[in-house]
Amino acid sequence: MSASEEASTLAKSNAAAADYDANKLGQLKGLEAVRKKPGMYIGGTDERALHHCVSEVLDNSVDEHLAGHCSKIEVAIHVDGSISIRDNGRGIPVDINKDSGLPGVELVLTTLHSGGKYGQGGYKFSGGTHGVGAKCVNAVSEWFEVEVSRGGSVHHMKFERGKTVKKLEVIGKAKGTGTLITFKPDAEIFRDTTVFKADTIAQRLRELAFLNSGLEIAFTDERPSTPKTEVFLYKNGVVEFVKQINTGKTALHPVPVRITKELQTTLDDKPMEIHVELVLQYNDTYNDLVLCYTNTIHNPDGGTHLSGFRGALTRAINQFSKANNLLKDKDPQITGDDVREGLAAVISIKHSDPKFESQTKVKLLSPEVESIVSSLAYEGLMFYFESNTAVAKRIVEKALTAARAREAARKARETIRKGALHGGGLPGKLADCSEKDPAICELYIVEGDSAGGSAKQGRDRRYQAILPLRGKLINSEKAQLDKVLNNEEIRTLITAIGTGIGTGEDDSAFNADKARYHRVIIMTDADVDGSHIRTLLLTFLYRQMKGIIERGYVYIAQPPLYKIKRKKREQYVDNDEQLNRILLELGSEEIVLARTGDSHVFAPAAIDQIVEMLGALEKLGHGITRHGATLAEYLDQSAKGTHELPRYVARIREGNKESHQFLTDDKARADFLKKQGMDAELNAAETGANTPTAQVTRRVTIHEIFESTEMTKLLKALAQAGVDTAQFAPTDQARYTITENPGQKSEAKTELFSPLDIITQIRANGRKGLSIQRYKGLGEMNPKQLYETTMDPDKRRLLKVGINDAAKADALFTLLMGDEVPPRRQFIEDNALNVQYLDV
Ligand code: 0RA
Repeated sequence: MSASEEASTLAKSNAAAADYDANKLGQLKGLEAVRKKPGMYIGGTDERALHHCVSEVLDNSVDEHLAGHCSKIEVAIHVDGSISIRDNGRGIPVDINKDSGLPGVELVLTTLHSGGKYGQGGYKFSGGTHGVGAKCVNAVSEWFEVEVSRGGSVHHMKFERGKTVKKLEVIGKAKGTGTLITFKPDAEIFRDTTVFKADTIAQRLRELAFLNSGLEIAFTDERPSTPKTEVFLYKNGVVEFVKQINTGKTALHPVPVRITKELQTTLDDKPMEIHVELVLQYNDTYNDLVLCYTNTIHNPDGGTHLSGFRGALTRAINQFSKANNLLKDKDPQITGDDVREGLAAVISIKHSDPKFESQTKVKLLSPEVESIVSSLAYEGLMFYFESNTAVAKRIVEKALTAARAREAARKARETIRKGALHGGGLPGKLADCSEKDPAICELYIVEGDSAGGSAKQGRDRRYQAILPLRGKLINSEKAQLDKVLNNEEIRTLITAIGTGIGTGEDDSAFNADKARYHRVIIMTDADVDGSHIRTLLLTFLYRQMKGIIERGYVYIAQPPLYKIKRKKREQYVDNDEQLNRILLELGSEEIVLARTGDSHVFAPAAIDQIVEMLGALEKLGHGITRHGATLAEYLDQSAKGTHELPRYVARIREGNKESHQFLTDDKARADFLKKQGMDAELNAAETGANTPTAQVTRRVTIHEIFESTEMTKLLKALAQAGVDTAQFAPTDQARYTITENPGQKSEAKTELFSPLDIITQIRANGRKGLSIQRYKGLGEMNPKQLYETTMDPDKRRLLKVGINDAAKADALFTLLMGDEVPPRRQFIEDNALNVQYLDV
């Protein structure tokens, strides 16, 4: 049971005791509890918890799908950092609940113990978080809006930090049914970050689409200047999932094996329903990936479904090879490890009452599942092998090769270990450090001998060791282990790190406790070759020394991207964002910013503040410009005094002509729609789907401007700082002046006609007399520079390499290492510097 479930069960029984009377004070206190102890309800306040919020809301929509009421989900990240989840399910009930006097939707979203009628929604299978999820998200959101289409009307209400600020209200007519939830995570709660990662979300959405065949999930990230939409829809769900895992690899059999069963039983007199779907396909690599899910929740630590399957696979392959005389006398025994080489599989079970080891559901415990999956898998596999003997023989042959290679690798490992024990052990290329305590020691793996030489000279030799790697590393996905281990660079690396590799009981097997350094830092050039070498290294570490990645011992060094020079001053710059900041800083040094009207001169601190706020406005403005309006035009719609900005923009397209109209609020939106004779539901997403017929020449779409709240705050702050926010469109008369080099011979005055010109002018000023050099290789720096920029613990920025999802890492490594060259090249070029893909 998860923490949130426990809380909800507890809350439910308390509620029963209190005669089920939901008093409002109690409700508020309920959501206060979530804000006070976010760890208990949403699993923390870090980036993971932030994304968990999206899953919580999403799970409700998926439950609607599992119950047969929802075919489409749309997710969008907006420019202001808020996110929406829309589904075409039944819609959250809006009728008044008798006990509390509240509409169902308000009850569902504000009271922790709203069980009873609305708690489970009558779902047979559920992620298990149902009934608690959305209200917790509400509690930790700066604002949270819900729009329910149900019974012919669109209903709307709004909350702030869990408190109702706009009561339920009908805002228009609805065609179908559905729920739209939009929320902005509260920075008071999520102190690390409130920025959603598109990759993380897209990954989960793709996974959900695979696990729910036929469910269409669309995802749009509106933050980039050209927004990206992806649609996930898989008719053959899990089968396509397995095929995707094998993309870029060569399959041993073209069609994945699929085994399914749905059964109803009783356990301890309780009726219970269990569905099993198992899909597998062998490929020609030497690694395996088996993903397990219960009610669409990933169980990274497996559990009874996994162990049932594993046992069955080993038994079936051994049984088939014995029955067909495929084993020779000198062949080693085929083990579980051997039959898994090259295996890609997904086990998805649906269970009406699953039991997990912990609150995080990483491992399934339900004991009845093991024998159900085991006998189902064994029978299914035997049937498949007998009807596809050619494929079965290939699989047995592969397992046998694995068994033989396992023997060879054990011997090779043993030699490496002996080599390390005798004859001094450490490789000649390694410049080791003098300290011996692994906790303070660092190993720099450096691309190329020349950068290696600089690193050796520049390092702090007490605790920094240097290992230069020459040329390309052997690709450890494409070669079998015994070959990898005979590679010179790899042996050097293994000996230097000291942990050993691979699995096994013997002394040479991997043991993270033996790591000689608790920081293994990969330092490569910031170019395509460098990123290739980095990936090869990570592939090897991921495959053979996973434990040091799991312990957080592996890092990536980040050499600077730019060197900028102005007069005699030189500076290294890490990334584009920093460069932009520096341009603004330099550009606002020694300038005088004045208002023309009253000759007010802004203090330097005020200039900094103004520049920052204008920068934020510019960034949020991307969303507006996409809808055909300019930022200035939009800002000029702000209400006097409150600075409130329009919440919607209507785009009207008639033939080739395009115009737009801002709509202040829900009322303005409803009025506008009435005038157009349209349904309130006919908004951007839906008109996109129902492409108008040829004779319709007029097209109206309405877009919500979620960033309006954030922009209003900025306008208020700007006004307070003394900027005239009444007009952003350029005026005839100059309103500000910027004087550069005041009082000097080179004094220059520029007139500005809009507040937005202030930041443009300062940025241009920052570029003056500045040389910006894009920095290419490590070799371009001398030892001192290399140490100062990239190795000095006080100044360097290391990226820690982590693995939070085997599928993601595996897919990436396959993409990079697989047979298909074109996607790999493209990927490396796209991501030459974007190592975040590695979940770094
Ligand atoms: C409670 C009861 C019913 C549906 C839902 C909740 C529901 C919640 C969410 C959250 C996001 N999308 C959702 N869709 C539905 C059942 C309603 C009925 O019986 O008609």
